[in-house]
Amino acid sequence: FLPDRHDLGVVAVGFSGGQPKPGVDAAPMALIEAGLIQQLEEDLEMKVSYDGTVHNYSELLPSDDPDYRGMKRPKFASAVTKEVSEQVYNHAKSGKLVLTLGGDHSIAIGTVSGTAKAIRERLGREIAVIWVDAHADINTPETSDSGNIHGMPVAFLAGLAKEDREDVFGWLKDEHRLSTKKLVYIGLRDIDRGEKTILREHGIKAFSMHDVDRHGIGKIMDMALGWIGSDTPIHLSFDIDALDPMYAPSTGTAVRGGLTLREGDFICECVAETGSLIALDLVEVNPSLDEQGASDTVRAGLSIVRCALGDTLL
Ligand code: B3U
Ligand code: MN
Ligand code: MN
Repeated sequence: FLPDRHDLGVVAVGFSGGQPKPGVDAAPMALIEAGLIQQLEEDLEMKVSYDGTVHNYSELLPSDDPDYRGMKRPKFASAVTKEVSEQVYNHAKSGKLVLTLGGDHSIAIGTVSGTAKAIRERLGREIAVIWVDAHADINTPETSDSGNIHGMPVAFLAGLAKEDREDVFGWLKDEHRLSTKKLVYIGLRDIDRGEKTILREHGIKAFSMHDVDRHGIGKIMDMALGWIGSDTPIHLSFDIDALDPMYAPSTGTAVRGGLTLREGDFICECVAETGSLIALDLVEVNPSLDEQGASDTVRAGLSIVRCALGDTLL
């Protein structure tokens, strides 16, 4: 019932409006120019459906976009993620595994809502999400200090943040949403006070870098996948800043003390082994930051994608 991993839909989202630093919109092209699509077709023998466009959604740019509930550029982020949701939904509904290249992590409001709806309709199942990140991205507009929407996607997806205004994420309905019980974090190390309260109050499963240090990544993956349960469709949302800046320096909010490249790849390999992956996001690669490290960061991103899509060492 799960997608044939050889049938892949790719969505390239050149969106940076969920945070203040330009350049993260250039990541899809950098990844593609580094050979991503070609490697998937040739080395992994995938059939790739890609429209050949890095979308910038400029046609959706509102004429004015004032702060609302403290959120910065809320109407543009809402319009873009609504469109991304439909793009991802269309691939997932037709039984494809979906790879989305960001863009900042606000785009996951689109990707996860798209797969959640498609898998509900196609399989009558709820998806699980593995969110690999230095950050929890679970601020509500009210708990956020920054107002940056890339720090809020999980709150909107899980229904912890709600809004009636259609042009400010009011388009998100129950069919798009994710249960807090089906969410697992790995790699956390920079969580706001309000986010800690939310994680605790909702009993959300979270493996911080402390837990990775204590148990080792092998045990962490056993526990994470055990929590989700076998035969559950998995959406993996991978923020490159989960990796230590030693391996992925070119990202908007680098935090030291992160995952090694092998730990990141291992997470992806374990998810691939389940055979239950339905979608992968790779976000927050920003080639214009730490330009010396940009090629390393892009290569780390390529490696993450290949491992999640089933590349093996032997
Ligand atoms: N929690 C902070 C910082 C942050 C979240 N995501 C990233 N940075 N990349 C916030 O702005 O909500
Ligand atoms: Mn993130
Ligand atoms: Mn992050």
